Amino acid sequence: MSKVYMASDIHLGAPDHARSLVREKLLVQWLDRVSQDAQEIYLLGDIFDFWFEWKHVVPKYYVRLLGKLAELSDRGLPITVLTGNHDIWYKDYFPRELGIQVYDRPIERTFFGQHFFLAHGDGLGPGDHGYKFLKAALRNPVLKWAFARLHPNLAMNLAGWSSNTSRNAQERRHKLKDYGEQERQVIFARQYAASHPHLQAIVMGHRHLARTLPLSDTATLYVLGDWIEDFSYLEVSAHETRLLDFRPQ
Ligand SMILES: [Mn+2]
Repeated sequence: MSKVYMASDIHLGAPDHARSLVREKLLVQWLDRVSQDAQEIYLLGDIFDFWFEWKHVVPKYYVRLLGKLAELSDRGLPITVLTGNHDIWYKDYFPRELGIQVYDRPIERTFFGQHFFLAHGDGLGPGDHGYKFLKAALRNPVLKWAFARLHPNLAMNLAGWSSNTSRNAQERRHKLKDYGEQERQVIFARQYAASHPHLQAIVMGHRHLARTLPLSDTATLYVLGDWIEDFSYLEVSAHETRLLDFRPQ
């Protein structure tokens, strides 16, 4: 038991059931592989293209992933989930049924004496006020309560439509530019690392690009790729932290 693993942006459910299922099975293979020497696993958001759970009901998908997470968690492997901008609406299903902690904000962790800041990576840095407003509005408990009053058939259809729309818009925007110094995540990470000099690593997803970027002599930004094209993940050991691609055997 010697490593910590992180992945994000699997977007299960998109673009359709058949293609999502292929990626879900890959993710389960990855979990099987890394759980052989993992001391902890972190999933940093947008696991699902949309997630909603009612008081007694969850969406009838993703059973392989949920079963694998339950199995690993029952075996005593700590798994932590951060909400993304697509799967913002967890309730108590993950902690109660799977024994998995869910955070809707960035967290700090220490692995092998190294200090890590972990975030999904949306809504950070300067500007982007329209998005930040939307993010705050979507977290409004009254809205969540009202959405839960909808019949699941209607609610899931509505969600599928809005999730597609926002993902397509986001992809168009993101493809226009490369991941450079003007990137909000990079501006944020540089400022945050400078004001938190105890940090050695900032890890984020969201951008669907795998990148390693030095922030200072002591701190590095790791951007997790997605599980649509990249199938990348972060491996943290006592000796090194590195982005790797999952290639199933
Ligand atoms: Mn995202």
